[in-house]
Amino acid sequence: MPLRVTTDIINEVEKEWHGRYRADFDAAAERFERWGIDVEPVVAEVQRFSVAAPSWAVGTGGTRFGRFPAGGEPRGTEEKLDDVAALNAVTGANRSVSLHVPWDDPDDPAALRRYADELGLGFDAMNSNTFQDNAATTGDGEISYKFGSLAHASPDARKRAIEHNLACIELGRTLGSTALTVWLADGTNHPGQADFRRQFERVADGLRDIHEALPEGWSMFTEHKPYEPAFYSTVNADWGTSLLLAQHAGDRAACLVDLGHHLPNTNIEQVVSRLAMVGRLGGFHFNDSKYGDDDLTVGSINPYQFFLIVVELFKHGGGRMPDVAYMIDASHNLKDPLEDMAQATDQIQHTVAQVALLDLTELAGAQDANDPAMAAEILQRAYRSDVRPIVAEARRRNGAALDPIMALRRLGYRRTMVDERGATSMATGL
Ligand code: RM4
Ligand code: MN
Ligand code: MN
Repeated sequence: MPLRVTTDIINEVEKEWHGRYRADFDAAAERFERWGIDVEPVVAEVQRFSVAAPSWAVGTGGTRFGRFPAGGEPRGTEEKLDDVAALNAVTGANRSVSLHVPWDDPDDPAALRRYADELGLGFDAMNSNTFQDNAATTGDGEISYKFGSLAHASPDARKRAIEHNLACIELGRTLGSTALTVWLADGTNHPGQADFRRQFERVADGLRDIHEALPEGWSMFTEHKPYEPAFYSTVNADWGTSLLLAQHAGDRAACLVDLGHHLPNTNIEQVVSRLAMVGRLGGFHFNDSKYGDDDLTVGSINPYQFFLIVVELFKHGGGRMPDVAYMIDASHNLKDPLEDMAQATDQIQHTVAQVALLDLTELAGAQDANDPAMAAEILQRAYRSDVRPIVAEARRRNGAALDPIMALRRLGYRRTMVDERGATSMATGL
């Protein structure tokens, strides 16, 4: 029987901290009040926020140098949902899961949906996988994604890739998802290997075909990435290309920004502003990076950049987090995967609270008065605020944990999973 983490269990393990947290929150509310700020809308905004957990991130990620299982990793999609349910129980903010097909390919999708329902989880965007060969592409031994999928020179390979995306949509429809994310590995490793323009045109046409098959109410996301696994060029290399592809595909296509998919020092907050401006900001994959697509915990390397990105989001949402798709896309090689995702969620919750404290009208005033020092003051006032009691209170009101990591440790989640699933089980994923 999987361990179901409930509010009662959380209250039990956090019993001794309740009084201290209460006192901290009351003091914080009073302190902000003195400065004319009501914390209640900030608490409410944190309570409202939710970010999807990717099914592949409940297991450890590998590098090309090895993979070290965390112990007790999920052995199938249902167990992945069990883990996300535990995560959601402590954060109160991971109410959906994003599947990656065929890493997850349920035999009975309707039953999986019922199972998720029981756990209080929904299905976020479906992720298609045309970067690794799978049974469908190698069935006859002739079609492979080795030289690309939607950009492939062979019409048969392109057709297979489109069919795979359509199958993901079909599966998603049964699960209750309403979006498809298309991240492609297509590109080249060697100068001259393929023609930039012909590759682009094939991908653009393929995406249009997929877009045509979108059910009512669905969206499609194009996700750019400058390199890896293609090392000389990728077809969807940057936000500009992603925008061109989305525009070519159709009205319901929008761009997804994976924070790690930018070359070092890219001004990601400006990218977000541009995409929002033209109505093509589809969603986010949260992570952080030092060098490349490092898939590190969001906010762990560049917290101020992350704050500035969320500022752009609030502008787009009219003073709150806009209704776009949010997902964590990280790879945990060393940390316990659930702890890492709890930390990522906690970081986002803190940043949402800080930005909710920001006075956007005052900021616009300083900008129009050509007063960069005052603009910096306004930003820093929010960024330097200690919002920990506000976030803890929002989680408590959602029936979640004051301190998600400590709660997971105290209730012994990983230990119980190791007993149940074994020390060497490995979840499907990268
Ligand atoms: C890619 C990209 C995609 C993710 C795969 C696993 O780098 O971030 O979003 O699905 O990795
Ligand atoms: Mn991603
Ligand atoms: Mn990535």
